[in-house]
Amino acid sequence: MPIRTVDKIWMDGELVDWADAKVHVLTHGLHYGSGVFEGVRAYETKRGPAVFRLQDHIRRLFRSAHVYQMEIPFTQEELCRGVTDTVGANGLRSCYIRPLVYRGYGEMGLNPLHAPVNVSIACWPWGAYLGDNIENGVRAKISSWKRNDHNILPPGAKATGQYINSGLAKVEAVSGGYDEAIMLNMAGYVTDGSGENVFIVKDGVLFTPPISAGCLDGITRDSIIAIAHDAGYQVVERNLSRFDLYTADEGFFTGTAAEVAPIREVDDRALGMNGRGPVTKELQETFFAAARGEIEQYRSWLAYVD
Ligand code: PPE
Repeated sequence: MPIRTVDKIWMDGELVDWADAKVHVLTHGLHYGSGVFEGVRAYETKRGPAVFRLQDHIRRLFRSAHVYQMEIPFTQEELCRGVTDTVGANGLRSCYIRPLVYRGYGEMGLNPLHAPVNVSIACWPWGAYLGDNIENGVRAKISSWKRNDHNILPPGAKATGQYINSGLAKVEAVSGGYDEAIMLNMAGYVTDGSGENVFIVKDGVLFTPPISAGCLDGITRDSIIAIAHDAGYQVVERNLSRFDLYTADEGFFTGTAAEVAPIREVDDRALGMNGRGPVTKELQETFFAAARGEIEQYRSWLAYVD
């Protein structure tokens, strides 16, 4: 998707002009995928833009960095401030935000530990991520590519390099005429979409794979589980098979970029009524209302930019 440019990008503690936010071609992360990142969103609220679950995203960024033994030269508070400063400096009412921690310039070779650790925070307006993802839903295809396993590349860490795996699955799905891929683990159970967690609804109960299946510990996933519990739904975390997906009444993806996107079909089999189901609609509406600061109960999820 083409990027819509804005004014400023935060690089190692300074706001620089968009066009000057550059790195050297011998940046370690460019060669070896030695970086970790986050995807965050800010939503428009009555009190100006607010970043959704900012502290949770920054905490996960630090956990990802810990796995790859990257020492981030800023505190979590400093990076939270960096995010709100960047959104504020660009005057955006809502946007997608990309904090990135990467091994920089100065060392080559597979041992990354001597390469510097750099940090950047960019934001830009990013609308619908999965086509008509709010109402009609998307067509998903189980990928022939398996998701990286715990002992290959830890799926709970959001490392830049592992997304080349998601990219293979995404291209396969899109080339086949589908909107999104669903990736299985080595045991054949459902993990994630190329960049989303997966939920299904059966007989009024929500099901989603456990993190141990090889999913990212999604923050939208966590928000939807909380919203569903508060709305009186039972949420079961258990391994899901292709059969479970094909015979679900409803399905949806969750993710910062994708938000809450109904799944209309899996492998050409319609789910339930072949469109957005009522449970998906209810959870989706509550999620957006929460993100816009319209629900008191979830206001602690917001970090206001001003
Ligand atoms: N699984 C994967 C593999 C994943 O990449 C994401 C986020 C999620 C689940 C959902 O996590 P969360 O955002 O915390 O609810 N994917 C990010 C990258 C998307 C991109 O295209 O880049 C995102 O949504 O920001």
